[in-house]
Amino acid sequence: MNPTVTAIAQSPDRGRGLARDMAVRWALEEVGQPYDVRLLSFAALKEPAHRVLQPFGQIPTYEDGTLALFESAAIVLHIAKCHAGLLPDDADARARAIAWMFAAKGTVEPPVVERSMAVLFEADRPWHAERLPMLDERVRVRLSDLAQWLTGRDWLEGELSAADVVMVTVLRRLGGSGLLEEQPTVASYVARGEARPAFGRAFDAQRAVFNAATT
Ligand code: GTB
Repeated sequence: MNPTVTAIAQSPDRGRGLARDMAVRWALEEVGQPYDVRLLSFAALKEPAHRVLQPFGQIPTYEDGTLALFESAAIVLHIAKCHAGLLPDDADARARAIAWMFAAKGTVEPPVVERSMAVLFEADRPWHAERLPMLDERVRVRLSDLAQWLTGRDWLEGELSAADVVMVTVLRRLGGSGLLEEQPTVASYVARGEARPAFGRAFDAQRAVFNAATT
């Protein structure tokens, strides 16, 4: 039996690979693990049957045998632990790669999401024009620090790892903001991730969901 991942049937990202199932799909593609997808409506996310799997009523979830998991980075970490290729063999490097996964979700993602939420939902507020530069600046600080770390490195910790799968998917949410382009080292890093054949397969699979919903 293949593991099953949940995704939103009509994702607001319109097939741009910005929903959180993308990291899980990419990780599964990197390790060559086939998977099934169960598509859910927004209403179904809040049903008890889904909340048993995801207490916050969100996607993605991951079911494999007796295991049901939620939180995209936790799922990616689980996949990386079960398969070769997404975590370094050396114990210290492995610990650092996992630390980078926490950094992606806990340090980099919050300002990225806050900015994108402001653009999506607050653009018509009178204070938006004043607030946006402040949000941009918070993102810039993170990108600048990340650029320093990535200088001379292709990936966060040695070879491509689960840390990069999570970090690149977080950073992609800045597409269209112009902020990534201000840090060419980070922009090249994201482009390196997007150029992975496994990323392409994951992207095409989530895009197919959007295409099917709109034709
Ligand atoms: N921390 C959780 C994780 O990483 O798994 C966050 C999961 C999450 O936010 N899931 C969203 C969800 O289920 C789907 S990705 N939302 C429903 C809800 O909370 O009720 C959402 C998403 C949509 C569009 C964009 N975009 O266009 O940039 C990005 C993310």
